[in-house]
Amino acid sequence: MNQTTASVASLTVHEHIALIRLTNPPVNALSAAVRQGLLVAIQQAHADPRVHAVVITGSGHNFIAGADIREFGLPPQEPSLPDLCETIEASPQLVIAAIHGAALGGGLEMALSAHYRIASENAKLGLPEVTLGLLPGAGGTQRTPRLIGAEAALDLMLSGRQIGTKEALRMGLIDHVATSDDIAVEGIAYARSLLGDGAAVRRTSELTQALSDRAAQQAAINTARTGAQKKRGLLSPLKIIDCVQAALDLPFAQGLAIERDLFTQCLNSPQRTGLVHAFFAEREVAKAPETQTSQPRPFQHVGVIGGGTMGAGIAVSLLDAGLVVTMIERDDAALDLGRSRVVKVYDGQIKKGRMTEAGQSAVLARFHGSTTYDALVDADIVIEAVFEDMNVKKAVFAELDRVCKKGAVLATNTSYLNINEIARSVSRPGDVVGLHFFSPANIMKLLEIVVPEHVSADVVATGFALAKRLKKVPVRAGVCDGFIGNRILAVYRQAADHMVEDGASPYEIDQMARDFGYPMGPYEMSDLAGGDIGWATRKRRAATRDPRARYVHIADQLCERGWFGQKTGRGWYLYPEGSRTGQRDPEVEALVAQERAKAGVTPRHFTPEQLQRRYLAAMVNEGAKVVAEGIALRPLDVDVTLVHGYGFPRHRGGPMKYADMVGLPHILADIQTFAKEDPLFWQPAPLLIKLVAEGQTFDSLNKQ
Ligand code: T1G
Repeated sequence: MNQTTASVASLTVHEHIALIRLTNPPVNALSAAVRQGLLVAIQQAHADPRVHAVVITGSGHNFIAGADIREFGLPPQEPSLPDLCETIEASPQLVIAAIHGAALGGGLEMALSAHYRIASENAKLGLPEVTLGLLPGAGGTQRTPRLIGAEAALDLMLSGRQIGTKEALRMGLIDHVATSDDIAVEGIAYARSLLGDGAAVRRTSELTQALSDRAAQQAAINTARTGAQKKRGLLSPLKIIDCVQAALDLPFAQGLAIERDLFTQCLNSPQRTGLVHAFFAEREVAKAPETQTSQPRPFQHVGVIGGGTMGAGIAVSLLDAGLVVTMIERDDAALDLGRSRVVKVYDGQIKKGRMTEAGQSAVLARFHGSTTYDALVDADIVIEAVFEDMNVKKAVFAELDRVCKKGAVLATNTSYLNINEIARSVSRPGDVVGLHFFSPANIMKLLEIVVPEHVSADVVATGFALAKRLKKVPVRAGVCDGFIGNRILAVYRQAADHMVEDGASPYEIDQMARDFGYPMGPYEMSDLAGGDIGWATRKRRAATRDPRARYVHIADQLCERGWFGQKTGRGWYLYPEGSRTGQRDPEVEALVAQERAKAGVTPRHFTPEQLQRRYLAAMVNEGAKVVAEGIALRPLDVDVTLVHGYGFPRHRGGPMKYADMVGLPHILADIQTFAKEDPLFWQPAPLLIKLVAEGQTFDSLNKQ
């Protein structure tokens, strides 16, 4: 659509007040066209002798959600946002920002360059640039501290969190709260009252009060710097702190110059590329084909079969979303245990002051339990979360097929079993879908929506609608052993085990993963989740494992000894007196040496870089196979899965994005080198070979 300056920034004059309304749906992002339109409107208002005050607002549901993220990395276009903010602040006429909905990033910076700010009750204000690997680059790092002090400013800029109107007023970020939803009318009325009171132009860049207690401001900056240094190699948080230090030490113009320089450094960093990719990928995964062609079925009452760790976590997630939940268990004792797990979560929130007793009662009023399936006759969706055994699952689905109403969605939370087989076992296979939650289900954002061969499109669409309602990040996955995430995990975990048997220490591999940006390495993760889970998977797969495939017995040896991890006090690490921080275990190192000898392996040294290249190559290679088989729709679906379900560092975008940034030819060359040692394990994915041959990237497939 050809955006004219007038269409994106309309100007109307109401007696002595000019109203500029920005229109760039859906969130009034400050694209080049919007900036040009706004500049023209401001200049027109400045030139109009009738105008004594200018009100800037946004149309639709939001004020301004920031710079247009899609423009990052493109050649800059005039006017720049910092210059536009300068023009607004320098205005001889009063300028008022009238905020409703989102005022984020460059949108809030624009409002801070105005002389006064009014906001409606539903306003959400914030400086989330850090979540994109950036910093507020339109004067935000210099104006915000001058308005609200270094501590509050750093909190907003380092957390990226959104705050509501009340907190914004308390902080001094806004001056006035609108009483009605018509923010334009409220803005004009507020401007009129300011003019009536003879209010003067008030330039945020000239404010000094909030930074006057230098010692306190410096203390806040020092505290923030200590905290930021712990953030696993993230660039922009430290740059934000440098900017605020400049705001404290230097005149505005000099601080602005430093902000500009550090913003450019962040803009050019691969972390920005990774985080912006993650931002858009999280939104793209929600647009599965079925959501474009079908309407979800309505739902309010959800049944949960099983009150174990997963069942209870799923129930809490549903209750948190305001749904009615009925939990089914085999007997009263098991049901009481399931209920106690649910109640325990809310007791914890009360203890942390995040919920009142009344709040807990209101939520639990929507929680019901039963030992008979008949309690589910009017359930809209049922999620089965029982023991991972095909016969047990089929027995549950037979009951659901008997009692559930026509049109009920029958979902399984299995993490690997063949959902096609489960669907074929009931009379309504079109209503069966996989909803694979991750533990703890009320915390983990990822939800794999697994699509069996005969499912109806509206059932898949219902899965995505449920994910949105639960504030989960949904990824559409095809049916195979382990779907997207667990399938890829099994392969890069194998690569790690191979390296351990070949000479690397499990502790070196964990350190490599942490240095790469993971919260923990694969062996720490195994100890947290319990080594017995992986053991059960390996045993289950033994029957179908290729006899020629290399098999490392070290993990099995630990499990044979009952060393499952934190829950048994030792695993790959030792956990004395129940501590959650593992210590290296010399007995594990001895056992590893024994297994190497048994396997006839002469150990060799791996550098951290060599460990990282094999670990990531295995991940990317399997990711490419998953995409080629259609188990994942696009490479970005693999990225979102690994970032939200497996701790892949978000600032690297995900394994497929990371591979694009490293260069697919390098990844392929590594795999072909490793294949000389083990051609069966390191079979290069045909898709990877094809993309390299065509000089293409995984990203080229995301755009299709
Ligand atoms: N630029 C471009 N597109 C954007 C956008 C933006 N800033 N914000 C949202 N969109 C698109 C999004 O991709 C989606 O597109 C649609 O709008 C609806 O979004 C100089 C450098 C505002 C809270 O980080 O947090 O300013 O998928 O699905 O759930 O200092 O969007 O429909 O095609 O998320 O209602 C800082 C980012 C930018 C805010 C609305 N701003 N946006 O949430 O809808 S950097 C941000 C959000 C900056 C300056 C710096 C959310 C939202 P599509 P949605 P929502």
